[in-house]
Amino acid sequence: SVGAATAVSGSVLDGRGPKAKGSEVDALKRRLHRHLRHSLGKGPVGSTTLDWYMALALSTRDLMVETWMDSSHRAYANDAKRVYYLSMEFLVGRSLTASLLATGSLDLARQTLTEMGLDFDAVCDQEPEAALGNGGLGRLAACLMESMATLGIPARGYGIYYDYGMFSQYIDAGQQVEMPERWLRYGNVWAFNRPEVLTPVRFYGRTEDGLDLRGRRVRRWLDGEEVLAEAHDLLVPGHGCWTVNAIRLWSAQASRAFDLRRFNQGDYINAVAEQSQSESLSHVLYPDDSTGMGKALRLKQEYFFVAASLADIVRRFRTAHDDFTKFPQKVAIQLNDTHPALAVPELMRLLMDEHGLAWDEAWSICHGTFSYTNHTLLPEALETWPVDLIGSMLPRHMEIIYAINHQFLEGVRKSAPKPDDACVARLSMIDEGGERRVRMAHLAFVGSHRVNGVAALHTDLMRGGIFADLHRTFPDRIVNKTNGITPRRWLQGANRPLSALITRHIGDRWVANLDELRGLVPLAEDAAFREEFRAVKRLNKEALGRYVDARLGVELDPDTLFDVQVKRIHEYKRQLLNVLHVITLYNRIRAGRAEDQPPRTVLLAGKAAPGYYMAKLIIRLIHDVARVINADPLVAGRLRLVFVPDYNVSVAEHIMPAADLSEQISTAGTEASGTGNMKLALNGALTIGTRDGANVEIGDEVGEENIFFFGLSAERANAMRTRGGHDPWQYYTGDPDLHMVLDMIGQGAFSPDEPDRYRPIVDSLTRHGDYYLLLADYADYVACQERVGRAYQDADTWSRMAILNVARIGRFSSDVTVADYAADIWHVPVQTEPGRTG
Ligand code: B1N
Repeated sequence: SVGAATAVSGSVLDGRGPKAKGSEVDALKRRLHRHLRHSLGKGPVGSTTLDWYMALALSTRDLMVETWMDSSHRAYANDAKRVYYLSMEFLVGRSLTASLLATGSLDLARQTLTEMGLDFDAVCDQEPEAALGNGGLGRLAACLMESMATLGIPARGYGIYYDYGMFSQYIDAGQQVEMPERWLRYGNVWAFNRPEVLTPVRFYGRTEDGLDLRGRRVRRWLDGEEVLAEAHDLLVPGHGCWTVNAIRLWSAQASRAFDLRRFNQGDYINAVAEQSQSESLSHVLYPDDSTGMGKALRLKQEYFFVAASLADIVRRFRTAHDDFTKFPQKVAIQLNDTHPALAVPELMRLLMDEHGLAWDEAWSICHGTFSYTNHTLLPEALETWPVDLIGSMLPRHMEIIYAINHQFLEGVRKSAPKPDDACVARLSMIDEGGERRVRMAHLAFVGSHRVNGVAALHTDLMRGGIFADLHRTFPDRIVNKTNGITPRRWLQGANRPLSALITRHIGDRWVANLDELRGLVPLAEDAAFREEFRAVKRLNKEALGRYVDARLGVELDPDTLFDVQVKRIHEYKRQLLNVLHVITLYNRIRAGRAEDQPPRTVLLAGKAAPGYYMAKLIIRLIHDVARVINADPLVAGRLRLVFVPDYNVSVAEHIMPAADLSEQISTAGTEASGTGNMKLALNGALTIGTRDGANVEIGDEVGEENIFFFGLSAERANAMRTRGGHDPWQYYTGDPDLHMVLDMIGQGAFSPDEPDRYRPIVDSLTRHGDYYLLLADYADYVACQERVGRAYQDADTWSRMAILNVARIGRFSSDVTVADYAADIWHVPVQTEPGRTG
């Protein structure tokens, strides 16, 4: 294929790269000018940076289209089993550099544009982010899709083509302001719209008994309203561009046929208004991460994309098969959390009501096809929907859910040992306490042949916690699939200087096989290599400094320790604990009690859900504390606190390479996995963290001596909270440092114009039980930070540790994660070596 051919002649992974041949440069120039003229209708005179971005993006897309078609034809011709990844979120970020890398043409493009007198980075910077996700869950979906393409798996993602993805975050007088982001303003080069692929999706209406064409009794779902789903295919090239897959995203279109009645009645204006109302279904991504929301429109979105996707999957299967017996052998459907859990009753409905299968047959097909990934155990994030809401919006599905539940509970009641009523009530898909609600996790669990957690600890906690009864009923169903990240975006793309250094020493095979980084282990003992490694880190810190200066007008000192916490703002992630440490350090420096500590720059970034009061107050506190500390001459040059606004994938790509210290400090047992922890370690940051999520496994890999663990274990934290024994006042009164910090916050040292501003924060810790155990972990955290500081003072020790982190982080490549899903859940082959002809 074209992409593959370019990959061979293209770059070695050097920042500056080998000089491309003049003929290649000339050819790319011609392609750029052709697109400028014929696709964009412009000449070189008067063309803008945006035009050149478009021309380059279109030229790059051209390299992928052939392979995309080859990939789907190959899968079709082989009748290969396909993997479908259903997710409400795909946080793909920008595509231009990723596509240039995949096709091996990044260096060529940079050189060509430079020769043309254009600023290559400014051109790339024109691309808006595809921010169709909130955080880790959405970004994981994007990493897994990239790895599936890299491993040659015929896969397709399914989700929603939101007009407004994640909001952009502005800071106004220290407070978060959400602004809508119209990312499709200039169109989207990376998606092919398919206005001819329209799938009707029904809502509301009623059910009745009826007869199908062959005279068999069936259940029918009638009336209600219909919305059409229009397909948009987003290209996902794998490494080397040997395979290109797609993420098919649906947008809502008003159904014309349905409104004919209204139009005929002459109510034109209102009919059009109603049209745009049904199209609003796909307008906006819900900006909540790991929190509940329970809005009817959200449920509507969930069913909308599930119904369109399953219709598409069944349609494709039917082009090659007359009956459904082979469905589970040809189709694997992964449910990314419970958001697409309605896929279970929807497939049952299609098989029974539309295709005439009997219950048992349909159920065994469902079961063989679906698998479900759980991403959180936080009670407030576990989806439940009122029975009444589902019953009116999706009457047929509610019937099917009842039937599934009935069959399931009948089976359970007959099994030995006979469960008591309390156990049956806990197992039921219907929560009967109060307003009756459907437990989506139970539905997804029972409808799947495999259920997975996203890190070893999280999977253990699933087995012992909320899924304990289900686990006892189906002891082989829960498996672990530790999350991973794609090394293409998070090292090869984001950190060109480190990529180049690594490749110069151990070759470039790590890009496709991240375990090759083990080759760096001996280099940790090589003083010259450590020197080079430090130079690279410094270069990246300077680059981040320029970026932050340009955006915020704040200067960063690359000679300080860059201490980084970047992730959604959530109480369980404990950004507040970080702030408590910053203030402690501030007080100690002022008191001359931190003489052994290096100068630090503490960087925080992340968005708060718009309705999350505490999270927003924490953002405000960070700004108030920053204002005071950064203006205090007594700590000048020793401590700075900086909040980087509008954290997103592109901002992450700037921050990860520049970090020295990675803060992963959630209360043990609350962060299912984390993936920023992996990105930062891969870029040579050391972790300070709790034994939570994937931190535990990162520690196992890099070695206890190369990571800074502190705090309560998940087991002890849980015991403390449920069985008591946590007395916040005792910590407050017993620790002078802590006492001082909390008094300062609570009495307005950082908000003199409004001394009570942060009372709610202090009260949540001292009076309202300190749910996330910040005070219990404070002293150990501060002590651990002191050890971090002292270790950093010894540059050689520090770089030795950092290099070993990079060298031993290979198993957190999403290639490894996907290979494991493929072998254990999807039962599809993977191709680890290219050598394919396309
Ligand atoms: O999923 C990530 C994990 O690495 C994180 O630890 C985990 O917090 C995150 C409802 C969620 N869990 N649950 C969500 C997102 C949106 C929403 O509407 C829940 N996100 C996670 C990847 O496994």
